[in-house]
Amino acid sequence: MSCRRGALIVLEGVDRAGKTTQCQKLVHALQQSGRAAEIMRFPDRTTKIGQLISSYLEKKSNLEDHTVHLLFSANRWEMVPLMKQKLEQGIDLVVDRYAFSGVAFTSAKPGFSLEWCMNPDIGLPKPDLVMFLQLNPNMAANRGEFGIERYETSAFQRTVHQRFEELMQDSSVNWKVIDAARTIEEVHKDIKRLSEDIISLAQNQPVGEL
Ligand code: DGP
Ligand code: NA
Ligand code: NA
Repeated sequence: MSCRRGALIVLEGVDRAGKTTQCQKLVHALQQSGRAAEIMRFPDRTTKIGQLISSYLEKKSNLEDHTVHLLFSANRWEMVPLMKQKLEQGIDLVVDRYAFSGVAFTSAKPGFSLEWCMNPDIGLPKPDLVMFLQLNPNMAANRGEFGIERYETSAFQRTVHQRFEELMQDSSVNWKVIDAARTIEEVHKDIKRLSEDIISLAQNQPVGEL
């Protein structure tokens, strides 16, 4: 018996746009409607590479900027066999950040072009849908103090937001912009509807590549 594949659904956005909450709510809603759905998040801090990244983000270690970019990408690549396996088994994957965060965050640093940043992620499984949780940086700042991790400053996040805007010009990626300034339930309703639409389309075509 052939099994219809799962959909690869990604949530992106600047820090504190509500990605993690919305990923959890989406997975729960899909499960409630009888689908096999699982959450994944990048960076996955549990692997050996993920531990290097985590220590860097917590400022317990310093890594050269190109090096850390390649580690983030390697952290995605190491999960690819598992991702493909789950999609083939018909499991929908809801992913909290992906290659787009990789490009947006590193290219927000001086001296990094979008093109250079995109290269290591070329060939990763292509999401069927990427939802960008849009929240202007001032509103994000109103959601409370930033944490103490690397990258968690208003100035850096504003640049990251600009890089995401540039990435969203790429029409080969199925971007949808979600207004994340609304209530959790309003945002969830949009995300759920867009996800259900793409799930029925995705199962008729093979997983693409970035
Ligand atoms: P999170 O665990 O979702 O809070 O993400 C950790 C931080 O790392 C967050 O500030 C975004 C950033 N980040 C996520 N992916 C990448 C990546 O591939 N490259 C870089 N440079 N930063 C990333
Ligand atoms: Na963070
Ligand atoms: Na998050």
